[in-house]
Amino acid sequence: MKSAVPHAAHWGAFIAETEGGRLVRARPIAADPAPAALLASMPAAVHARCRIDRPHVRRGWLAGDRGGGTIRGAEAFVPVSWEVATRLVAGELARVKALHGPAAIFGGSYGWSSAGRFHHARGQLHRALAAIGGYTGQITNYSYAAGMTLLPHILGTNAVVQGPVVGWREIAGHARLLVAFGGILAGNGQVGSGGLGRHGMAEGLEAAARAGVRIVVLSALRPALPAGVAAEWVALRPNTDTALMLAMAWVLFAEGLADRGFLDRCTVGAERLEAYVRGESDGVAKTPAWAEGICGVGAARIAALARACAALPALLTATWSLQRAEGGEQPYWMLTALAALLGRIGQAGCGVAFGLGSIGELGAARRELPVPSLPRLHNPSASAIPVARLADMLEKPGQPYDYNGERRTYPDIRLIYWAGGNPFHHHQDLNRLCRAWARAQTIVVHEPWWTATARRADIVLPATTTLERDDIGAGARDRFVFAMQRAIAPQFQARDDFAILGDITDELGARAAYTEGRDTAGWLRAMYADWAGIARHVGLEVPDFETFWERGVVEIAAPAEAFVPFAAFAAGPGANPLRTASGRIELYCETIAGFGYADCPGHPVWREPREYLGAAGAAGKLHLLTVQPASRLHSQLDAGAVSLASKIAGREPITLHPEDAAARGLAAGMVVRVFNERGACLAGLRLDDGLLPGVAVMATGAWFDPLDPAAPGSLCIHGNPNVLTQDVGTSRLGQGPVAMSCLVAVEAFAGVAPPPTVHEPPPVFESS
Ligand SMILES: Nc1nc2c(c(=O)[nH]1)N[C@H]1C(S)=C(S)[C@@H](COP(=O)(O)OP(=O)(O)OC[C@H]3O[C@@H](n4cnc5c(=O)[nH]c(N)nc54)[C@H](O)[C@@H]3O)O[C@H]1N2
Ligand SMILES: Nc1nc2c(c(=O)[nH]1)N[C@H]1C(S)=C(S)[C@@H](COP(=O)(O)OP(=O)(O)OC[C@H]3O[C@@H](n4cnc5c(=O)[nH]c(N)nc54)[C@H](O)[C@@H]3O)O[C@H]1N2
Ligand SMILES: [Mo]
Repeated sequence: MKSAVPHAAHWGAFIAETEGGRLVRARPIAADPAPAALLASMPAAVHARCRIDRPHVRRGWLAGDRGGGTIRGAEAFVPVSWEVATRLVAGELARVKALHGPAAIFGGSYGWSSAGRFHHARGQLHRALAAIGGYTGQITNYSYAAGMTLLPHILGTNAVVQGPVVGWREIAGHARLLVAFGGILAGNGQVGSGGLGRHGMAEGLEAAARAGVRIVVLSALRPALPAGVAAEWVALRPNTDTALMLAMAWVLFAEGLADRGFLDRCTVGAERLEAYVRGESDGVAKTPAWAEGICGVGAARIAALARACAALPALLTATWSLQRAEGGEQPYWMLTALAALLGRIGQAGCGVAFGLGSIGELGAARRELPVPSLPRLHNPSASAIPVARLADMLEKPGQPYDYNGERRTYPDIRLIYWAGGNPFHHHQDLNRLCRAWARAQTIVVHEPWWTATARRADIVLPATTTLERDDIGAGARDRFVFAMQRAIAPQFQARDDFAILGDITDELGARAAYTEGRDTAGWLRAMYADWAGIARHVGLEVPDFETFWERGVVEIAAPAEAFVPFAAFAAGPGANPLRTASGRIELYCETIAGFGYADCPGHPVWREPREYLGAAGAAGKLHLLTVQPASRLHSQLDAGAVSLASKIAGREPITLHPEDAAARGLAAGMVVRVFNERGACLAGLRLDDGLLPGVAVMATGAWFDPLDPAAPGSLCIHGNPNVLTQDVGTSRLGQGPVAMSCLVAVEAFAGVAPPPTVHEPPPVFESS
């Protein structure tokens, strides 16, 4: 039996072709100009040996062990029936809530889950936990926490970081210079948060290049742009962008190139920033020569770049990666300030944008319209932590911490519930997380696969993948709504998160509050109807549900008019103030200054990060960048064809400059040990001279595979770089993750490297 049905994933819309109940191909849709290579990974991933077949319970937990120091991940699991598993989970939720209150249940459950808007595991879990009385949640995200916390203070919005941002169409039409800190990343353009109907990043870049836009990329990596798109490469030491931007500002002030009219009309605090840039407030003039010593870019080149920005209609961009770093707020604030000095904020195609080139969905022309979505339920417990303070929270119950002007207290967590995320991929300093994780009494995880997180749970419930259920896909910055039609039957005993949570809430007398009396089909129709109502209200013609489902997609035409952020404000700041305290762009921010944070004062500053190439103790070390994987989505599809083909000797590749390899006696293809004081992993060596010497690159997402799972600090033999990264906040303002980079040493691995086994299921104890 063969079939072909429309479907969608974070990496794009496709036709799911099946044969004999198995997915054999994810065929790109004809309308997509640049389908993601990742589609080729789907068949092997969906049918991987590491699918979870049945509910399982950790053997020790069944015997009464409730954490309190147990390092999870080493013990065998015992298969149980769905009835038993459901009762165990419901019982634990009830017990913990009764004894410790709902805030002791950690349901933050951060993660990308799947593209489907109904079976969005995290959204479903939040509804279920809210229905039974509440939970501790998570605010902000791993992607741009520092940016989204800072920007409302200084620009009155975080749209500039999550979209809509200045679009490709307006760049080609109006900008003449694109200065891209962090670059424009083709591999990252493959994905979008709810699925993509058109992968438009390459098209957008090509159109800009054809229109004659000069592109300058500042990054430690040589830009890899589509054929025919030329870019100048400014090789910059990681984590030093703020120094370079300050020096550009110094040139603009010193040479009379700053747009004083714009600064006077549209900003506050320019004089405070200028005093700092000129060195009047701290005795250090932020000249290009000063910056050269920090970022490794020649003073003349910095000055020339500043002059070019003043001479041409320019758009300044920074990828999200820049702010996933110590003091990650600073480059975003300083880039905003630089754009204000240039005076083109509010002009078509110009000004400042964040995240353009970080992800496929930003930069596309799109009407402002919500997507079909699962309604939230109010969480009766107000408890929530900034997303990346996970291990801190587990280690420091009851202790105070700062966030964005608030003094908060960490809750005392007894039960962790995760569905749709993989903290043993996404969190920093995984060895610390292993220890912090041991403090919970009970950990419940829903997963389709035996990920590192599933292996570290007490109760593991097998979830279906999107292909095993009907759903609606849609991305917030994409123009399409997709029917995601069920293509194959649920594998083994897997169930939908919605069905699992339905039964658990039923045990606790809260099913009706959770499901609102609807089944999946009822929800899909209701979500579509709500969305169609909004769409029709703004004058769009959209089909009824049956027609949509049959066609497989609804496309909303792109708007004809240009999108120009801040246009009304720039034209009349008095009449159209920003939603900042002053109504203007805040180059000095009284609110932030009032928080009194040394790590995020009242205007952008250069502060030396603890770990970067200029740090004391950096000698002999490499600056490791842990970028997003072109071969996967985070840890998803790691067992798929594209990811497996990218491994070297079965490990995640690490890329070094040939000089750095030679200095260590290393050759391409070798297995190397990458280490620092926090941990160590193996990696397969790749060489590339398109890398700033002193910098190494490893993608995130290889499944965490410690040689001895019972011992935190044990060598990860597969190559998960989060055993190396620092688990600290960007600053007390944003408390974002400092995920992007850290200092490491690299050496040849002595001995025979054991093969990773993490793509095989863990040991199972069959009781009879
Ligand atoms: N060192 C370093 N670390 C980083 C970053 C970095 O730059 N450097 N980047 C960070 C960023 S920006 C992000 S966004 C995070 C990403 O971190 P995550 O979003 O946690 O990573 P994913 O691998 O996408 O995890 C999603 C999980 O959901 C599961 N899943 C998929 N569909 C379903 C479903 O229907 N039901 C259930 N129950 N589960 C499902 C998948 O199998 C997968 O295990 O990583 C962060 N970590
Ligand atoms: N294929 C694929 N695409 C993805 C994802 C994925 O997992 N797979 N994840 C998606 C998600 S959730 C997110 S949040 C986005 C993330 O988007 P980003 O955060 O923008 O992406 P990264 O790949 O982490 O960024 C790496 C780039 O930033 C540069 N860089 C790093 N540090 C610095 C610095 O200090 N200064 C400068 N100038 N450059 C620096 C690196 O050289 C590298 O080229 O990607 C999305 N796209
Ligand atoms: Mo992200």
